[in-house]
Amino acid sequence: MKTYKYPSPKEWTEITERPHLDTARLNKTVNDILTDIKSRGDEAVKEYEEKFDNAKLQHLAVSQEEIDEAVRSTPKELYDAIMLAHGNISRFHASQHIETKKIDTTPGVTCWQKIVPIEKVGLYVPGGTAPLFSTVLMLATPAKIAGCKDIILCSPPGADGKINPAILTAARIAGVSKIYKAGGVQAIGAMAYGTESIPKVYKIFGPGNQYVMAAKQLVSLHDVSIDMPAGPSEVCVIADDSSNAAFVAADLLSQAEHGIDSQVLLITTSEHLAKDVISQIDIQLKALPRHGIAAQALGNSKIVILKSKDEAISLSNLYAPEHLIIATDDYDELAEKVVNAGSVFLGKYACESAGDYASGTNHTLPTHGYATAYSGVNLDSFNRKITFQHLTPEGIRNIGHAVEVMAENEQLSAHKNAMTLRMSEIKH
Ligand code: HSO
Ligand code: ZN
Repeated sequence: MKTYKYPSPKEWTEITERPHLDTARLNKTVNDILTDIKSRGDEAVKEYEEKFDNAKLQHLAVSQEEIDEAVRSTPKELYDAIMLAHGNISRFHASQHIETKKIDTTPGVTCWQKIVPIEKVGLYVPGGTAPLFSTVLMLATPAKIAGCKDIILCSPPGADGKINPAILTAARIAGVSKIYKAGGVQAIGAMAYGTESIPKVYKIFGPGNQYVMAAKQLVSLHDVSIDMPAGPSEVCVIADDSSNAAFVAADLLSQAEHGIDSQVLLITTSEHLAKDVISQIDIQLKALPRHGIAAQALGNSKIVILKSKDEAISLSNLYAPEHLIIATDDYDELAEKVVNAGSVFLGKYACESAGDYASGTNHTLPTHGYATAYSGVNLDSFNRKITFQHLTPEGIRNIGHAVEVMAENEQLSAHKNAMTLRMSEIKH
């Protein structure tokens, strides 16, 4: 891990830089697959499944029997854990429901919002070495609570033609309507355009590798909405002498084991703590089955020693981390000053793993500095707010003239006329 002690302003920029994501390089390959899915539908999806996942598929849709079987094969301990997590995720996302109200902006002019769920949503859940079934809960639970009618899920099958049983079990528990065996670019294309078996959706959610990311970005140009742009996962930990070095090391490692491109940043006011964390990492890293991946991610990660907590928060706000852990005793005071972060974990017991799985918050969060402008997935991500308005003659009297004047000054006479006609009607 590269250590910066009292970095210069130039180094602050270097610390907060992310690896450059060159999706343009992939766009040609990705675009070719998307075009093929658009024109040949299921047949093309099956061909790419054979090519990329070594799966020979008769049907793309997962049958109810396959899901029943997956649920039966899930060990009770895991089933209970998924149920516990689902309960907390449900409670937290249900609490995000807001009541909208009708208001008179001026007498006779009533405006209101109606919250309407997106009817058809598509969830993408990657397979691979570590199939993240927790992501199923994070996406399907709020979709169901929001009231989305069709919640479909695509995930790549293994060479045996089956989707990981924990993914199917989590999907059943969270209320997914239909599951399809499709991964990568072909899954994104299928949900964006629709095929014979896989219905077109209005919004696609979920993480993926750089091909999936590029595909989501491309389909979002014309065909479908997406949750957010995404890059490699990140954690920033702020720690001081009051922090537990073993806990901090474990948190940094849990981020590092996600992938070789994971971003890990430790900001501290204590050199002593930094040293302890480094030795704890050495000890803990050896015992990890994914130590090769974690070690590579740590190779690109940084420890920054600063003079004050205020500086620590400023650097964190500039970095805008996906996850921010404030592992100091005075977390309350520091939390007040956070303005850019995806999800914040306060105190020594709030590890990122708690939020990754079971505390109730969502783990689909903005990376790559997008936390400056995006929220993580939440109940609102599955809703739209449609505005309504109603005007009475009194309302016309109150805003009519202003509308006429503004329309005239924008030189839009038809606009003005639409109001003028009504103004003269109410005079009679
Ligand atoms: N930390 C990941 C989510 C995750 N971790 C899933 C474990 N499973 C991105 O927030
Ligand atoms: Zn994680």
